[in-house]
Amino acid sequence: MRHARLKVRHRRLVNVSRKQTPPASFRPLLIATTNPGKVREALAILAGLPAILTTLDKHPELPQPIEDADNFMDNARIKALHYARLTNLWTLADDSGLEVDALGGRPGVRSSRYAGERCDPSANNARLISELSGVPLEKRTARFCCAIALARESSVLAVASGILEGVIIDEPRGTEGFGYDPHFLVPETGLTSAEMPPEQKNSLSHRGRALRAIKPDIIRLLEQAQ
Ligand code: ITT
Repeated sequence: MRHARLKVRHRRLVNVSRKQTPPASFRPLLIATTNPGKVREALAILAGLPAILTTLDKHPELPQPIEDADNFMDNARIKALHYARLTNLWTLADDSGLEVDALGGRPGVRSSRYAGERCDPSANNARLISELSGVPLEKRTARFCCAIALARESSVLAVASGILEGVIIDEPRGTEGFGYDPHFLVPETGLTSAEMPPEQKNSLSHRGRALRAIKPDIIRLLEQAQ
């Protein structure tokens, strides 16, 4: 028991001593999302940026934006500008969702609120599966879409987007990821995005693609601002 406690203490000390102070030129970059799944993925994919990554956990008082655009990119811009103006930080925001062909592209920009205003992933999934009842697998094609915007003060400085194609299956599989992942099968892998280890999902996903596409712009803009 004591041994175990010492081990934990040792590990903590090692972690602390390894933690390096970021260079003074590094600026904070806000990952502006209230979705913990998005935060986890963004922090992993953006590791190594010349910035101090920070999240909305440190700003619980901020109101949420009104995302009233009819497309992912305009909503990403709305979110990034909203939080950039309120915090005065360089701000990265993502608007994303699932487009299902047999549902005419729904839930689309309403993905987080598909089953009602209060976001509840299991209710959203239940509605999705019930609306697809009777639709054969070959007609259940769908894609995850992600639009990302980087804003500072009142300007959007860079944008990028990414998609991941798949099909919707009735039975949920896997416990990783979040949202619609357990029902989203990526045929080339034979896995749902909830069955993929985080590194695999990040390497294929809509969010991974969008974040890797915008990363060089973020680096260039941060360096120019130094
Ligand atoms: P923020 O607006 O605070 O970022 P949110 O979750 O409401 O959080 P969106 O408005 O962009 O964000 O809605 C995205 C929804 O789309 C999300 O809640 C999921 O239902 C779904 N979604 C997006 N990316 C997903 C992913 O990688 N895996 C599973 N579901 C995803």
